[in-house]
Amino acid sequence: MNYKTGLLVFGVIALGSQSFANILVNPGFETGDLTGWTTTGYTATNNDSHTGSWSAISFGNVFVEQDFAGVAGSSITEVSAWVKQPSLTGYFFAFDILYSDSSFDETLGSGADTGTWTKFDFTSLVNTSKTVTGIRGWGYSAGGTNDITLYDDFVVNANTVPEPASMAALGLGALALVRKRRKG
Ligand SMILES: [Ca+2]
Repeated sequence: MNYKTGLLVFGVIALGSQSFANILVNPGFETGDLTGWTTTGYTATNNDSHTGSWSAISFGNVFVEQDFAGVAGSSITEVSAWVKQPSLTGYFFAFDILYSDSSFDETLGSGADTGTWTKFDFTSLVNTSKTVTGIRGWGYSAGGTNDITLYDDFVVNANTVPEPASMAALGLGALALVRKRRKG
């Protein structure tokens, strides 16, 4: 494959592909701390995890939150997290989708807790007409000190396919490279 053909193939692939990347930093707490997150009481623990070695743990009604550069709700293809509440007889926690207008949507996670890690999908909670700027998972307190809520492997997948303008710029750049190559 020559240089020009290579560029053409690259261009076609770029135009035809859609990238669904997790935009979160440190989504599974494998840094061993809460880098990228803000919290009112969560800490990282390596005593339990869904994947890797680490997860985030709380005792009671506190949250762990990650804020990020705004992405269109319509571009989000998945919001999810793995949750474990080993000390409760049923799941009970809250999860928020945060928006650029300072509003948020909240849902309660509930159901049978078998004492194992369970994936909760919050994708349908996203308001597709708003700009999403963060997510927030809450622990739970029923008045005791043993209400443990563990989180791991948060996902916010967004369709990061380039805007038409940047695709055009990419095309022009490729053309310029071809021309420069020919001159040389
Ligand atoms: Ca982990």
